[in-house]
Amino acid sequence: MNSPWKGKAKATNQDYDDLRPTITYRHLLSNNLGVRDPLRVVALCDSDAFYAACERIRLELDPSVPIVVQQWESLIAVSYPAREFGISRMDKIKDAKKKCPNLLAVHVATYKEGEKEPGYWTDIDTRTHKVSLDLYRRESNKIISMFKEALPTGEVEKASIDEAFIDFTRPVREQLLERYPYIAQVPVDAPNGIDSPLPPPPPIKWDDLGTVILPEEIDSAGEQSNIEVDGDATWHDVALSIAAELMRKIREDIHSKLGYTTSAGIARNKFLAKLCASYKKPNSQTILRNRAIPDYLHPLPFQKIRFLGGKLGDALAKEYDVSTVGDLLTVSLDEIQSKFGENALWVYEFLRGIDRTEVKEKSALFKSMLASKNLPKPIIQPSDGHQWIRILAAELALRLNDARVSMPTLWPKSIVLHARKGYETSRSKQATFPFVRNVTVDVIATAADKLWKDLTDDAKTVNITSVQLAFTGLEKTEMGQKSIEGFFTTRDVQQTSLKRSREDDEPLVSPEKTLPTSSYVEAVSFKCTRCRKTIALREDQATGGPNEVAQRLATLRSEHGDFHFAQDLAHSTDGSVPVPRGSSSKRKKVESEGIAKFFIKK
Ligand code: TTP
Ligand code: CA
Ligand code: CA
Repeated sequence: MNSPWKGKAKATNQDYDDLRPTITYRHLLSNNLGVRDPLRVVALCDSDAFYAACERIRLELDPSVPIVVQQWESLIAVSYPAREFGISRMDKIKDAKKKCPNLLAVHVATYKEGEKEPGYWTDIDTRTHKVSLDLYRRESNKIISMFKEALPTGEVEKASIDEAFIDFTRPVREQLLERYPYIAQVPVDAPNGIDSPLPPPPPIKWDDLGTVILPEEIDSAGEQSNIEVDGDATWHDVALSIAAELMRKIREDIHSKLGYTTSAGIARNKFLAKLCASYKKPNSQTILRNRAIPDYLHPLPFQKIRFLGGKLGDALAKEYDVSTVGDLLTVSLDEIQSKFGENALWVYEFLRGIDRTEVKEKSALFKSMLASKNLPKPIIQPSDGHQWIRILAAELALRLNDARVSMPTLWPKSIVLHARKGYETSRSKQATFPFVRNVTVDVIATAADKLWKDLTDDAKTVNITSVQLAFTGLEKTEMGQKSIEGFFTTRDVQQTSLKRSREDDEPLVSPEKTLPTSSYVEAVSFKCTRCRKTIALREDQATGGPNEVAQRLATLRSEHGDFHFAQDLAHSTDGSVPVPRGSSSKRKKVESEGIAKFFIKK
């Protein structure tokens, strides 16, 4: 085998022996090799100057406008045109304006008392307003949806507000089999049957696919070397090039439909994809071929790698008195594990470009939703809490309603109010969240005001320095899909209330068909999860066409829900629940031996 790292430090030679694995028909035709798939391809796609781009698009400005986003006095996003003036996130807004007099500085949207929606106000003040990231969250979701739509068989994992990992392994495999049908079947004369290696791969045209990172010796040979690179290509390179083609297309679509430019890294795993995504920015993509991995990793200062920064990086640097990835390759696995604990295996592997973590969509369902504000000026009069409660309620209302667009039955079990008094630990009160059709700011604020009253306990003065309002126990409600959907969305009643839920293990009943008796009986009553009663239409209401009956049932459901809501408001349903003294400041210090403590979290 022609080793591209021949002549480099000996210790590295065998470390990379998985870079050119023999790929057999079995590998190609197996669909579930997971992270061990030798044809695995992963990408990380990150939006360029994301918040700045969101604001530019909202304002319908030309992409060449130098724009920054500020939060109070700090810059949190700097567009690429603004970067050309030497402006960075570190700058103070004043200095940025000195560098570029035409700079457009947009303050991030804020919630303000009395306003249902966040907005761009002229009187922004941290003492009265609260930052809203809702625009960015929504735009982010649009981008993620485009990835998912474009790649129904790919896995998409949102990694932060402006980036996602995409597992291209399946979509690429589909393309491989379609484009090269001659590898889709084991040839009859294959010496080892399904375990025979695939024939040599076709030539690859890397043009227009992005920046291809090359091994040093080829890179230094200059442009013409591309031919040589292709001559040495593997099926994994073919896989990378197909992923790059798909990625480029999706990035173009995101740009033309939504206006965002993005930068992507494409490699054999998450760690490497993330690492090379920022190789060239903005609006570009970078492909890291397996054979280029050693040369790419060796000179990197390991403390620049996300997981190896911070205290762990410091400890490694100190322990071995070195700074680059290449320097650390002489440290054996035993050695690294004896000093840093068993878990240090991942450090050993990362240094060698190995990362076995899966790309996995995290559940879109977060169990809780929290809005919080650190108060620049403490609340002294209990009555002054109301304005903050309304602001936090507005944020929760918007976020819950946003989430319910895709999950109409999403419902919080409880609402919790935390308040921190001076340097004391925070106190909290919680209550069952009322069951009501429209979650408005008023509904939330009314429930939260009650909690506030309990929390402040009729004190004359308080000294509250931070407030948090949260929904907890968020779940897709399970009171029978059809009933709940009928309750929440009267418009869709025809379909939802007559359909059997999929969990029922029975065929779906479409509204056009005559309903069998059992379904019909179901469709004239529902069981309330609050009071456990079966609520049924009167006999005279239960006659007529199925659609009419469904409409009446939906009305009954919403009336019943409103009844509970009214009851909840009338009776104080709260129970005071001590909150685990959670916040990190009070967490007990865990003593651990030496530098092994850095792995406790991992
Ligand atoms: P980044 O992806 O780190 O940066 P960016 O998108 O602004 O620029 P780049 O083109 O270099 O990727 O962060 C995404 C968004 O997260 C950013 O637009 C604003 C926000 N953010 C903060 O609010 N505070 C921070 O300290 C950082 C790093 C980001
Ligand atoms: Ca970004
Ligand atoms: Ca990012």
